[in-house]
Amino acid sequence: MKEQLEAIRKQAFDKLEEINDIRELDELKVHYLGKKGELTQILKGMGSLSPEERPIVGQLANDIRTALEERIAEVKERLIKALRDEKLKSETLDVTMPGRIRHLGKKHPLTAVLDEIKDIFLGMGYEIAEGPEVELDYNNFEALNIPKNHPARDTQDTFYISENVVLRTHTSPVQIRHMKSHKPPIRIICPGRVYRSDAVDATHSPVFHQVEGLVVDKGVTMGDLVGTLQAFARGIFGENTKIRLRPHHFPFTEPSAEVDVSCWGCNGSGCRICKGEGWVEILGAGMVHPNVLRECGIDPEVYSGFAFGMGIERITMGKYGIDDMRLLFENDIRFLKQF
Ligand code: 2NM
Repeated sequence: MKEQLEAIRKQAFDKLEEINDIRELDELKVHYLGKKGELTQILKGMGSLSPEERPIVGQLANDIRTALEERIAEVKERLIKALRDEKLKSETLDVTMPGRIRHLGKKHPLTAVLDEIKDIFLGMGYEIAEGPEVELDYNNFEALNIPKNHPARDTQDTFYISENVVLRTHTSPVQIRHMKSHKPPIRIICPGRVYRSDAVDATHSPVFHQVEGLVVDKGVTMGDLVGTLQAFARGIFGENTKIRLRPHHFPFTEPSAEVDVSCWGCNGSGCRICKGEGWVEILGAGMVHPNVLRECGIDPEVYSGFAFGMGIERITMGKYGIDDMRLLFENDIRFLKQF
């Protein structure tokens, strides 16, 4: 048995010197020292030895075990160090290498213009009000003094969800909701997405964005409306911008007007942007119709108000000289990068 043990010792130590990977080392450890390992098997067979031999062989077996364990640990450390050196060598950093260019995102032009509009009105003390895009026919039309047979209700323009539910065609229903739930003084703007059943082309989209404004208080006049819109136009298009009002008709305002601004491209002398007119139409506006105030529980004998509405796509296209509305929805990075 002693010879057997010595043979195992020699074999194990010889093999150890040839090992150069940790998995092989683990296998070797199991092979000799594991539960069913060679050395362990021998120790288990010691019952057949005489009482005199047993401690001697036992001692030898234990010495071999300890020596083998120590040597395995040493080899393991050497292998780990070699592995680490290898890794460090292959992963050296070139600290002089130039960095990668990170491209920063930026605001979509529609968002930039919307933010500008919000800032101007927030600066004048307005609050922002929002509401649902799926609306009651009542809020979208009826309460706005748009009778059942008005052309604006035509199914050609309106997406009907059901007989009494529509995709809002403007953000005015937000203002109806606000007037019904708040007492004057009211000063709000209502930005949001609106829907009309239009075919897509360079100037139309079935989904677009609006900002509408509403002021209701005692003694609000057309003069307040003109002054507000003048200040707004200057804020958006520059200090020299003028506005003019042309009589118009909306069911929800009386009187009503379309509002032009002096052309920012030519300052009024005529150019491509204004098609030689010197003026560009950007807004609809008017004094809130007494029927609308009354429907919302506001006494038109005590209070008056003005309202206005604008399409954000059209203003954005004008401001940046964009000639096709589809560019604003396609999100082609080559287009968006330019703003
Ligand atoms: C426009 C033009 C004129 C408008 C009216 C109202 C309300 F709810 F107060 F009656 N909201 N928005 C209005 C008036 C909107 O958009 C071209």
